[in-house]
Amino acid sequence: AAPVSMMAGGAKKILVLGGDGFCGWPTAVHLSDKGHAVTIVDNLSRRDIDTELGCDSLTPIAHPEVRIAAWKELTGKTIDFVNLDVAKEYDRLESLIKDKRPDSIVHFAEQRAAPYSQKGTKQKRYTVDNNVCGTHNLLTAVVEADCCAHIVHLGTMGVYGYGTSGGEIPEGYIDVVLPGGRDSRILHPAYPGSVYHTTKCLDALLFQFYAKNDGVRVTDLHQGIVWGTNTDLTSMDPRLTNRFDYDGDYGTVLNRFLMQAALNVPMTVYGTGGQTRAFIHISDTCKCIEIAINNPPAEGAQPEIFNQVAETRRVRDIAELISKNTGVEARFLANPRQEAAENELDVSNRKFRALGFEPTKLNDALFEEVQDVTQKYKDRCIPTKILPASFWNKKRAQEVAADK
Ligand code: NAD
Ligand code: USQ
Repeated sequence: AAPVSMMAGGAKKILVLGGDGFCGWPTAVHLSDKGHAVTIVDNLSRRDIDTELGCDSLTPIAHPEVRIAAWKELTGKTIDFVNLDVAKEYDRLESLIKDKRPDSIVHFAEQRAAPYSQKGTKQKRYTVDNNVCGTHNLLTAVVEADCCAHIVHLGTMGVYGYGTSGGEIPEGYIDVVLPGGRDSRILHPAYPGSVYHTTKCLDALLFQFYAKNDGVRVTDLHQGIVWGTNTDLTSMDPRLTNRFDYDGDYGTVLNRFLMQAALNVPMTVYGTGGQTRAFIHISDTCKCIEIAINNPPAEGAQPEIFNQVAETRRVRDIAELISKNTGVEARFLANPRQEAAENELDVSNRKFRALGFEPTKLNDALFEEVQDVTQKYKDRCIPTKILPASFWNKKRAQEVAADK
């Protein structure tokens, strides 16, 4: 049965799990701005991990209650907030879904840093427990609540293994001939490069099973590395400011390089910098999620999979581009990660483009937005947190130690 929404004019009831995070907060305000009734569900674990790591968002971020009060004051629109652990508080999650009967549930609520997931046994186990249990709890709660909500999950390009097939990476599935000669359409082989990325591959199997067995409608967005800080909406008021991670565990490559350039310290290129990765700007993340919400798969269909990327770039080319603009040099460090030193990456994003997505490419104007933010808050940077602090295995740790 199609979901029954009590709201007028195409507006939907939407839960945003992980709506206090880097991608979740701008998406929550974007969806609220479009007239949807948004409820953020978050256990604030990301803020706790800041405390554990002795680090903080470079930008000062207001508490969820302050953020949503400011949003109400500025726009008249209401966002609800529920502090709930999706992985540990199953009964509360099921009750919330029964109570709210959402049309869509956007699922960001996972531990998302690959380096943090490789830091030690505590972090490895936490990442698996949190991510896999959280996703499974959500699926079973949707079924138990008879709710028909469309789940939009944030997955990762890293499930594919960054160009190991040698050709263009399709959107989720490949057509194969099985032994015996039967044609089949199967999930692209999983080839994760960290404990974190492995949890996203496990999520994909859970989605496949619950779609087949219970008719749960799922869209899995295989997203590239997100860069940028604020969107037009989170720039409206300092209380709406988005988080900005720069440390060796949570900071992602492009944002880290822009921040390092603003601080006039050498950019930390790992290995040869020959790693090619997919990128997307934070404003495009919000737009793609809106498109996904508006285009749910049919009940009983395989999970819909989109590659949520704007373009691919090589790490050393990004460093060179930023160096040209700022004069800051790249420093090539021994790679703390177990990954291919050089790879090609060609990714299809045709499905999103067919639905009207016009990707924002890396450009100077957007670089300036990040550099303005990093200049403004550079005194909040803890310089000892910039270098990598997690290693994929003992060999990598020794190589990095020898390189110092
Ligand atoms: P983030 O860490 O900033 O946000 C995640 C949020 O989820 C946090 O606010 C955290 O407190 C919350 N959370 C985690 N576990 C929870 C639980 N058990 N219950 C309730 N809340 C919980 O991460 P992000 O950068 O916003 O990423 C969001 C999602 O997008 C992740 O699933 C990530 O894998 C995916 N993604 C991110 C990027 C990126 O570059 N940031 C790229 C591709 C995919
Ligand atoms: N890198 C450097 N120098 C740095 C930081 C990173 O050279 O200072 C390199 C890494 O070795 C890696 C690449 O840059 O080859 C990307 O690293 P990253 O930390 O920017 O991104 P990653 O670990 O892949 O993870 C991020 C998000 C994750 C998301 C993923 C999308 O944290 O949640 O799933 O991007 S993707 O990479 O497309 O799989």
